[in-house]
Amino acid sequence: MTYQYWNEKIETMPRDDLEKLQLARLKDTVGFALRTPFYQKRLGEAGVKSPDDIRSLADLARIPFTTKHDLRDGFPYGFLAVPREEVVRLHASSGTTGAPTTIYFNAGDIDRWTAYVARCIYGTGCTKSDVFQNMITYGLFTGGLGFHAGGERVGMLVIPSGAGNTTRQFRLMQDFGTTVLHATPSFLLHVESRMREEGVARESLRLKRAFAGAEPYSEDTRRRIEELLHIDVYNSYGLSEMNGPGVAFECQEKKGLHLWEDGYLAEIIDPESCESAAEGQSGELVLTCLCREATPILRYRTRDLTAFYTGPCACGRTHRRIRRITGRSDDMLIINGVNVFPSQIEEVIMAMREVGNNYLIEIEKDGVLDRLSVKIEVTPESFSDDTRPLNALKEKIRRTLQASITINPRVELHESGSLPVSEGKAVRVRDKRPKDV
Ligand code: DLL
Repeated sequence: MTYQYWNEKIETMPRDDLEKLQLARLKDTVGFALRTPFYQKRLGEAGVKSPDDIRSLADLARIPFTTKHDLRDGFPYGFLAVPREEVVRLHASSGTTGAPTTIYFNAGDIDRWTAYVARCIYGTGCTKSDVFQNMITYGLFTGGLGFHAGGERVGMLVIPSGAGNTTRQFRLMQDFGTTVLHATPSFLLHVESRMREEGVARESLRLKRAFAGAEPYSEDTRRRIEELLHIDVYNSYGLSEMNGPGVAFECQEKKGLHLWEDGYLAEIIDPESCESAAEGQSGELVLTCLCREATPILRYRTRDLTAFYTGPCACGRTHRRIRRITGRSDDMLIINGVNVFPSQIEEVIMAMREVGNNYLIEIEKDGVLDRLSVKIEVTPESFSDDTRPLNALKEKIRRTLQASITINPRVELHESGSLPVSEGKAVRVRDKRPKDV
């Protein structure tokens, strides 16, 4: 196989040189971090008062972890390291409407992030002759604009179609001869089933490959999409706190995702003891962003579970590969690509006086997409045989929940005392989606 590199020198850099580069960039990042109220205090307590206190990569261990909780506490500007006037864009993580985790970018940050996404795209064999349909949400979510800019940087013709509306997606694919898609894996499966329903002939399309990420999926799901759509599917990993997409991506070998270690310093830890996991062992990924000035984030606990591959990759890239993400070490749910914490749902429903004491969140597959149902007990006073007020209440809960979590749940109201009560810890979430990772 012939491989194409976006930046061959960096992508195939000997490990020693790569580590020197990482150390220099870590020191720069610590310098920026020391300008933020949050890290001034946090690093100060750990005895890191200047970038020169970091003498080797081993000194990383002196830096305390940063959590999503810290980011929320620092909202809105506790993590800002540059003057506000220098900031040109912000993105916010989905699943955090109440107290968002917001990431700010200066022009250089956007430029560097774009280059990482371009590196991912180019490494799968894309060129200027490709037509790229970006079927993912634009807006505060990083997937839309991140891939949009990366695609343009590669020189592809980018169609900013956004997610949803499959009929229009098919029209665009046919009218402009789309060759590359980007979507969540569940949306790709949905596209395939709608194609069959609408009688869109595969031969009328010029599709070659797709990038699929933003939510976990199994090797079997990848194979299914590849076989059904006759395309090559590449796994794409990233998170808002580390810019968004472009953190780790599969090369044409498709044996793990190269994590771009010149931009992101990666560790894998045991989520309980927080000790570093043994080589090749599974654990929680911890990332330090080495390529952003406006919002430096050090040793961020991603909560994503994975392991490093040991040994080199046939493609010649020296950046380590992580395995497909197998789960999370917290309770965050990913529903059709949108991050939702059960606590967000609880906050909304428990604020309503008509709501009783018990509720249950259920997620199941409806065809290829995920469906969220929230079953809620109402107080005896609010329960009646007259369905009108109950329907109005149901609609009010549905609308308020949708405004908070951005996805449209199915709401069921139940009489007080009718939902199951567990004897031990309350079981509030039943995830009935098949676990095939
Ligand atoms: O999902 C960024 C992204 C956009 C990645 C487009 C890939 C493609 P967040 O909304 O902050 O950012 O969600 C990040 O999604 O911590 C993982 O739990 C999960 N996730 C992202 N990519 C994958 C993947 C974007 N390939 C959270 N496999 C992360 C499994 C993934 N989980």
